[in-house]
Amino acid sequence: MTTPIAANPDPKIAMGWMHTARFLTTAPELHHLPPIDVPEIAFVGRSNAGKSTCINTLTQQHRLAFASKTPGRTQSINLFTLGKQGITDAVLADLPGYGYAAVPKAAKYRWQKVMANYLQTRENLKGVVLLCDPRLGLTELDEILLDVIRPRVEEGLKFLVLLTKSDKLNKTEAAKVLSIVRLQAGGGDVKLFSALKRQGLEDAAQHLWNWVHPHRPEAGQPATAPGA
Ligand SMILES: Nc1nc2c(ncn2[C@@H]2O[C@H](COP(=O)(O)OP(=O)(O)O)[C@@H](O)[C@H]2O)c(=O)[nH]1
Ligand SMILES: [Mg+2]
Repeated sequence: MTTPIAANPDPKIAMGWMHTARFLTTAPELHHLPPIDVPEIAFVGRSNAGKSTCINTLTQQHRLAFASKTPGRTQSINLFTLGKQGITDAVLADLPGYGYAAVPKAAKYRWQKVMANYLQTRENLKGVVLLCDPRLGLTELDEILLDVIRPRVEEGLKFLVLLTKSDKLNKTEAAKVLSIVRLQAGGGDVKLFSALKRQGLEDAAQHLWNWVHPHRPEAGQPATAPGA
């Protein structure tokens, strides 16, 4: 129901596009972010959800986003450009993970504010990828984030939940968590993803490619399936 009609039937194109990712800049505060006029895709999620690993796997670059065994480390917004032949046509934003217990409360609130502010005001924000460890499901902080972006989703902001580390689930568990999170996400797209098994990799890449390169409909045809 919610899957857009594939604008690009060849996943190799989307994977090749993801592979063009290059570090652009790091912004410790929101006002350090440069204004950018191409679509931006933000990766958000709890600390340890598998965000850095997901970005590295999608871009096929092992150290692009810093994957750490120490959660709560990344405190800045990191931007990466995407685009073939050196022509940037999108930007990935790696946002700080949230919900790590050992982070002092004041710092936690500061970051929640920065993140909410980013999600509400970043003008070129085209889509949000929420990474979620399916063994935890969507937590309270994830739900707060969904509430923050809801008004923009209603205005066309794209939104995808990736249930990471899906290699840790058996088929029954995977089906169950998919249906629960789909309900919680209010009809948004939810997909399984495993960096380890490379499950859902091409699908996720293609999904993001389609956000930035929307299908040009034939005359009289809708651009996306109903409800997309
Ligand atoms: N089994 C498994 N472990 C993963 C996967 N992705 C990430 N991890 C592990 O989860 C932990 C947190 O990953 P990381 O990418 O640093 O999470 P982040 O804090 O959200 O950036 C690390 O120990 C990763 O090795 C996956 O697909 N499968
Ligand atoms: Mg990380």
